[in-house]
Amino acid sequence: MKKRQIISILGSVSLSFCLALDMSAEEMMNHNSSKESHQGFQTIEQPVALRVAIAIGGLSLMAAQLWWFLGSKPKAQQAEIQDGVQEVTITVDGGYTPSLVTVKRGQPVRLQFDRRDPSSCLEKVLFPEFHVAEDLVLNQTTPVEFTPQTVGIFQFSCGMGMFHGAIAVEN
Ligand SMILES: [Cu+2]
Repeated sequence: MKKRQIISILGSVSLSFCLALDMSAEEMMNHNSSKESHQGFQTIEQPVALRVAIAIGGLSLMAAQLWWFLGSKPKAQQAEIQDGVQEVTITVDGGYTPSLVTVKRGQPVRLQFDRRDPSSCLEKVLFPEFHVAEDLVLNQTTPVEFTPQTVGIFQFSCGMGMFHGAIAVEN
């Protein structure tokens, strides 16, 4: 829910930003052309380069937003039960995939963190609610185990809180 709000705020802010830029460009052009007619100047160039720059800027901003929106969509995955343990493999590469894992309450969970990202940012994974702080070895799979006792959504993150994932505990 929070993420959606951020997206909509970001969207409206950048949209108004684009509109404001476009309007100011238009204004400048109108201003220039009125100058032309009043003073008879023919040599004032229209700021074509400026217009193009604004168009490119706006488009790339929109593309960035789209990428961010699509890229940050959580990919939910239900843990599979094997020998009474709910197990799921999470790939650690520029974030966590899946970033949302659904598990059942009261049953042991084993998350297999497959770390492929050499960035030191992702060398630790923290589960504050489950009192877990695990070091992830590069190019290895590190299991994280706990048994969720309460229903809810519990976040996990890298050591610095830059990348996030969540465990949804259901009845
Ligand atoms: Cu980090």
